[in-house]
Amino acid sequence: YYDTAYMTVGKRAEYLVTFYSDTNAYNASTKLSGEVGDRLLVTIIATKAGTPTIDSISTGISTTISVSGTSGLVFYDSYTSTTSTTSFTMVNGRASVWVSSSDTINNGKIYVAASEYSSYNSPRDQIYFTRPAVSVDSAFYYSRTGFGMVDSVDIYYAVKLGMIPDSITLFWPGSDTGKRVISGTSAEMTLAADSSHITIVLANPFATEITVSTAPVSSKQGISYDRPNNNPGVQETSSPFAITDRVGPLVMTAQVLERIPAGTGTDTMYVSFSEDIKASSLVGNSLILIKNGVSTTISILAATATSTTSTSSFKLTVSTPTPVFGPVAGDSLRIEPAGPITDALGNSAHLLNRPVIITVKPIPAAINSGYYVDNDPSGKADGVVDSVVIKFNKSISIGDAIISLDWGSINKADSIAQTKINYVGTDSSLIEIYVRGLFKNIGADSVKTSGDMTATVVYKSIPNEFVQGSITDSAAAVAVDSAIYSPGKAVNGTSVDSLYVTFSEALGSIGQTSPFELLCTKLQVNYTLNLSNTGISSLVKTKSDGEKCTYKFIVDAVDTTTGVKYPANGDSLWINSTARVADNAAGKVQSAGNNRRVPLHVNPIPFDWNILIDKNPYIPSNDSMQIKIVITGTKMLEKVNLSAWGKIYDVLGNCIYEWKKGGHIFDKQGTELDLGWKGRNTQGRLVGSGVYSVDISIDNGTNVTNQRKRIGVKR
Ligand SMILES: [Ca+2]
Ligand SMILES: [Ca+2]
Ligand SMILES: [Ca+2]
Repeated sequence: YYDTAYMTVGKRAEYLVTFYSDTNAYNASTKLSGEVGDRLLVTIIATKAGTPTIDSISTGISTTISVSGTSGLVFYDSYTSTTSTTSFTMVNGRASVWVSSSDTINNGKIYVAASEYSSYNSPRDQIYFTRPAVSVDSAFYYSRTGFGMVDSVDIYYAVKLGMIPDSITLFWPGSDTGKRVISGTSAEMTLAADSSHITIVLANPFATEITVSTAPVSSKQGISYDRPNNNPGVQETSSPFAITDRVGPLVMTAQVLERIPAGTGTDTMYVSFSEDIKASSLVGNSLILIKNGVSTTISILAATATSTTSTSSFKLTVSTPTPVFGPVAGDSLRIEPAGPITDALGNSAHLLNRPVIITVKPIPAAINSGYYVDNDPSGKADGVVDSVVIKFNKSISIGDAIISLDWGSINKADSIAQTKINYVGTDSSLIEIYVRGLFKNIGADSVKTSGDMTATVVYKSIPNEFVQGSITDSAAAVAVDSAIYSPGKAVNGTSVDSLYVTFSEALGSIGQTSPFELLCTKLQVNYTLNLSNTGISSLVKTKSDGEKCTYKFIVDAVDTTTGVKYPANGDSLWINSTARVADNAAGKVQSAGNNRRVPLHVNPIPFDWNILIDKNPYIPSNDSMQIKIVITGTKMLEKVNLSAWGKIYDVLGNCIYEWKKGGHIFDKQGTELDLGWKGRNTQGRLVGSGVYSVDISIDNGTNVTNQRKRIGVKR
């Protein structure tokens, strides 16, 4: 038996070996790795060596090889070739294949084949294409000016960039607002020399005075778009990243609370910022006051947020060591950049943070004092209050002020019309209000001269606040009624007359014994009464009616030099303006000559009277029978206006004689009136003997009294 062996003589026994970077010695664990779009070199050699290396190349081999691979892999015959291919030419035992992919490849394989050669390690795997990791470490928004205008961004990358991004999209202040797209080819974007830091300076900055993001905390306000190797055939990768606010705060508004009077100590300011700031950072030398172009750092003594939900608005207590340094309207305020103020992230204000102009937060003008007067334009004091005068602690605008007066619970004058209000002179802090007829429940002619009022003022320019002040009584008392009474049936001249005067309010003092003037209507002359009890402690208050008070005065004498014997009904009475009659509430003296006049009621003077008959029975002669009316029982006789009349009747009741009404007036000096009778009837004939009755009537002006006497006639 022979064994038979065959050797085929044909194709040369070379292998095709695929090398990655392991070209000196094939190493199966060697990977071929690159970024998407990269072209990676694969070297194919022909060799006979059992353990092939690149040095064992069979240089005599020239043939065509085909190359294929995992889906997504493409092959080029040069690094710069623009068209891919699967057919490569091996020259002198060697071929170069450039492998690339437009997408990620994980453990891809390459197949190499030629018709007459077997492939030593085909397919070869471990081909990887990955996208580049665009990893932003941190990024910051800045305002390069003091206007709070985001105009630049610094972006720091975790790994060096192979090249500048294709574009970067920015949002501010929200996560989808204020979009800016900056191309990598734009001059706005600069890659730092260390290749890990990009600076963007926006040609079109974001809006001014926006120093804080409105985006949710986890928002990514930047997106880096990167295309590996700038390969147009490769999809861009978008890598969102967060951008931190590095924009310091700005003062947005500043108000100083009006202070009256201005001075040293502290001022109150209301200041708002462009964003929440660290509340604790306000106290100290934190703000700069600019006055007439001169900057002064001012000291904040205390700060209180004016909202419970933010820390962007504060009420500040500002030290004002001298008035010169105090904040006033028209000054400006900005943040002291070297001071303690920071935003919530700790950013200080820009060195040149722009100032705002300080305005004044006005306070309502307070009522310093006020009073009301009874003083008509003509100088008449009629007991009806005419005007209220109010002094404020500063100027007011009448058009801005809504004034209401309260003169007791139901006596109100609400929202007094501007037409009723005037400035007093040129002082716009002093006003006069014409109030006559304005009070509800007080008539336009109602006498009222006492009781404090309360004034309430609301300023249209300062809503929700009001001031109040007391309006005091500066209206003197006036007389509102008067009556005089005689003393009754006194004897021996010990009784006196009483004068009752009702005033609009209680009196405090009287400076004279003749506190009243009276007008005698009949004679049209003025007269006075001397009173004996004008000392206020000796005055008896006989009646009170609300604020009105009635006092009893004792009349010593009537000033008869004027021709007036005694007051009469219909005379009028008023306060003597020189008698220093003062009210009790305010001590206000009635000094107006033309003060309220009131009627004087003269009450009838009681008296007794008798008829005295002489020569009774009467024997007719040349002498008359005396029929005398005799007044007794009053000191005031001479002051009584009496008239008498009467009739004589016979026993049958026939009137035989008459003294007519109006013809028999008492002589005021006397106490008697003799009517006289000569025993003749009305026809002048002597009457016959007999008994007759005499009927006499006396009228004292108020009432009539009668008396009757019997007389006899003897012929
Ligand atoms: Ca900020
Ligand atoms: Ca008046
Ligand atoms: Ca008064």
